[in-house]
Amino acid sequence: RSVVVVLAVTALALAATTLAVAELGVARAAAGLAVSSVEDDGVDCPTSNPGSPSANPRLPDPFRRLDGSRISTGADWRCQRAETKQLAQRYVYGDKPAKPQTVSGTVSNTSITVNVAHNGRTASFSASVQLPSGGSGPYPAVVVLGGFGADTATIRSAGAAVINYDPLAVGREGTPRNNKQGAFYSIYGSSSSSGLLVAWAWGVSRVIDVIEQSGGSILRPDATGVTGCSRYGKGAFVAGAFDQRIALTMPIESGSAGAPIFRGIPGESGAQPLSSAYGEQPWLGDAFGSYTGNPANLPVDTHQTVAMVAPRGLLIMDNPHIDWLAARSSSVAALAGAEVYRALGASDNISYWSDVQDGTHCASRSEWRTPLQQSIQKFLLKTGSAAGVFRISGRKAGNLAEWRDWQTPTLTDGPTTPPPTTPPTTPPTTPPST
Ligand code: MCU
Repeated sequence: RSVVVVLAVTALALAATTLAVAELGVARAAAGLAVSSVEDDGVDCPTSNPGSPSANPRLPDPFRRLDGSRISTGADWRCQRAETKQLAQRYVYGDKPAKPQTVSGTVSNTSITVNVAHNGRTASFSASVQLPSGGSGPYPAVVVLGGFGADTATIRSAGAAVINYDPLAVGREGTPRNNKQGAFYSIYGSSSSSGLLVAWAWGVSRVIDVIEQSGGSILRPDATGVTGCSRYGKGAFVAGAFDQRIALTMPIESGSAGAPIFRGIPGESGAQPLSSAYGEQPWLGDAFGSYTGNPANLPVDTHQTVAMVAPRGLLIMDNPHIDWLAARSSSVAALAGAEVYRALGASDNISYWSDVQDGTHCASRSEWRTPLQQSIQKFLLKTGSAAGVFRISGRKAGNLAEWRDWQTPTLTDGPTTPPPTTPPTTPPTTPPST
């Protein structure tokens, strides 16, 4: 991994009663785990024209609609998420097309094959499967993007299968933006303006389609997680945000173009600049190119990508020892996104952890074993009930108050829970040696 070397050197809505009942249902669902059986709920939601958004140096209000009104009920979140998604696609990631005309494939104890056909074009890819080390099927599964930095031993011992997914087969790196390659671009065209992260996310969604269609004798379609480290942490983050069937999203050390707020990066010393994250690989959509020098003009930021995951399970892991990874900006995305979880009564479904000792990028870390295990038990096996936890390293502790001029509404059909508890942060020790 030459990149690791690079990192080391440069030091990432009927009747009123029916409606009320429907809303109550949503509120309860929100307080629960709220995994959907559909990839993307809210296709029926009204679409608004973003117009010409004005510059805002602070984080956009995730509860405010494009028409200027704010949501007031938990049931409103469904369409607010849909609107947020439209913005995220348009300005940041590029479009993630809906399920293609035909998806077919197989699931065995050792592999998953995926065949896609759409508008006369076809593409295929596969992924290897490793069943859990104990328990009996059908099993939940965690899609591991990229094959490094995820603690697959802990995932398997916790009772989930590992699906080893190679994102590069679906969206290659090293190509110019006007000639993108891989299964996604074979279907949607090499000049698609969608970035690699959306392509990778689309591939994860197609793997879930195949698991659903397989009858669920080996793997459970309603208990899928996704993880990956570094660039594949960016991919895991986007995959979880854009597919509501994913019960647990776990980005690791994702850096710029991943979890960190775009607005925070220019002011975070040593963080991978937006122009670099946009230029290094076509990870983000082509449209992001207009914002690398002025993120305040973006009508959306990554705290809203976090919010797109709500109220589903989310565990963001960061490394505060490498400035390039922008952990401070990532902590702000988590804290601001957690406000949406809180409004939905789902604070316990989001965790953030950057308090780790080992400074090595994508290292195997003992600190993450327990939160990883607890997240798999709670969101995939549905046997656990661990509370959400925020362990922010004092080295890279962002301050949400500096980044927002909005307050979290009390949604009438969904209780607003207390803010996430932030246990004492660890004091900075020696300056990062990068
Ligand atoms: C943190 O993810 C990236 C980072 O954005 C790149 O600048 C660097 O080259 O590689 C990192 C990575 O994917 O490392 C494995």
